[in-house]
Amino acid sequence: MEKISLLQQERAKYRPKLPAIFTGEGSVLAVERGKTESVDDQETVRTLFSKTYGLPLISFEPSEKISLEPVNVGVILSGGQAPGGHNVISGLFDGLKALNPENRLYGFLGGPGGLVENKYRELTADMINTYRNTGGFDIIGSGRTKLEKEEQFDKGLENLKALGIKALVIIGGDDSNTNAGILAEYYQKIDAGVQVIGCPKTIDGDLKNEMIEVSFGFDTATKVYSELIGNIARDALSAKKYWHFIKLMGRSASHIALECGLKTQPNITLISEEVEAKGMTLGDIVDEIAGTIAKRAEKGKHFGIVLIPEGLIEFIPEMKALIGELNDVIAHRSSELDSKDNPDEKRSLVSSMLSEKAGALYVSLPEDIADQLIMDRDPHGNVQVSRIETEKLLIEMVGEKLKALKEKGMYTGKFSAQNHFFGYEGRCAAPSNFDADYAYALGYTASALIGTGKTGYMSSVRNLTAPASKWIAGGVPLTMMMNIERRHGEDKPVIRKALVDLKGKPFEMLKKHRDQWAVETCYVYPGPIQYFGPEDVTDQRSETLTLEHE
Ligand code: FBP
Repeated sequence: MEKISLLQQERAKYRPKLPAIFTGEGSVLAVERGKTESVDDQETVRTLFSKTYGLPLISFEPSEKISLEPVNVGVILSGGQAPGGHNVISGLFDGLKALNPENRLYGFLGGPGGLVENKYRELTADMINTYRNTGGFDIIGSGRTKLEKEEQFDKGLENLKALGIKALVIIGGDDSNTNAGILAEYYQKIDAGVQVIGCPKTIDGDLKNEMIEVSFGFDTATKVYSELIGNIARDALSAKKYWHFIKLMGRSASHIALECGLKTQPNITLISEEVEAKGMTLGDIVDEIAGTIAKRAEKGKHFGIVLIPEGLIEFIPEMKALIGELNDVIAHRSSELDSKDNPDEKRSLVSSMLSEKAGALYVSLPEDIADQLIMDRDPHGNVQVSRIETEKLLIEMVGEKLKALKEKGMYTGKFSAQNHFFGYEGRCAAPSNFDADYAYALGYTASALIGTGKTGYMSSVRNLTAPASKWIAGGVPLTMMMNIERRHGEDKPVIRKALVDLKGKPFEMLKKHRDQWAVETCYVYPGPIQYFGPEDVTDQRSETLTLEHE
């Protein structure tokens, strides 16, 4: 038998909490709560989604036990791992079995590609039981294949039909749920008889809106990173000799950095959205960090903590323009680039293909960073920001700046830095109680949407700062979250990404305290996630969720 840790053995016994609507003896009925509109570009989105536009919001009401015909359901995990994925699947499985014990669940392997390539496995009770409350997506694996072409939809349908599958659940971020919406529309249009339901996943926390309070995985991942940041902060305070530059995952939005900043109170928390709003250059950011280091040095403090959001580079206006030009070069002139093996030659070819301004910036960057900026894009066309070492770039540039300040007699300290990148450390952690409960409830809700015949919906569970019994389960039309954005030179309907709201309470809180946290030493040490013990510790909500609900 496979060896599992003692914690995993205990954790397997945990029964996730559910909203009260799902704990009664009977069934549930879907209640329609009025028609919806997309968040923007209503006319265009309406035209593109003639079958699924304007669907009503759904909530559930208890009803007598209803007996339903057995149904086969498929599930896909899409994109980056997030703690709680296995619980969405176990919630979906339990919900389906409660609807009819004959219901069957199939998992497509390795992400959306598994649907097209017909790679699947049936998920049985024995299998599900070994994955309850565990981290990871390994029960069926994940992938980043983009489901967007009709040939893929048709091939997928053929495979679904062969397995008798009548409903498909896609667990993913904004891009994957956009594609879920497009698939739902297509299957409705051709009368395929397959429902499509999405579930909000991503540690980045950027799939949220009025109806989706948070994506699952954010809570656990930020708790893991905050534990590590707290440990490093205590080391910094003990040794008093290093500045730690810590890059935190979150491809685009800075929710993870903001949450960890609020939890641990480091000296500097950069927020990409603020950098963009203020039109800051790389030089401005470096000046700001160097200024804080110099101020602390005056007080004899030659140590500190800087949090850097992973997506920072794309929010610095001059870098954004450069990346935009690089994207075009990579998309349209890749064969010319591929013909150069020598990195020096490649860099000089790239700079010759850029505008004067972007070319000058490109050649001014350290070589490592210049090389990282021209690495392949992901299947959605995104720069792979997790592979760009912004933390090292900043250390290098801040070091130079401090040297210059020293020469002018404006800095007398010594600067010694360590770099860190936290991302993969948190994506597959065992879900916190919150994520275990929330993810399970999302899966269970998806089964209720299937049972009530819905398609084109995202599973939604709200009122999340209240105890789980008071959570409100329902469905939000995928089209309601969409607007039109320019992608790869074309206007496309996409689910709008939630960036950090600079007028929101979480950012306001950081702003209120950051000057004090910069020069004084106010570190907080959150410690590891607790799975057992007093509920206010085990079930604590993220700072972001709590402040947003105040
Ligand atoms: P999703 O948006 O798919 O949830 O992925 C989030 C994320 O963890 C980002 O924070 C990170 O930039 C990216 O995935 C890294 O992905 P990969 O490991 O595939 O390079």
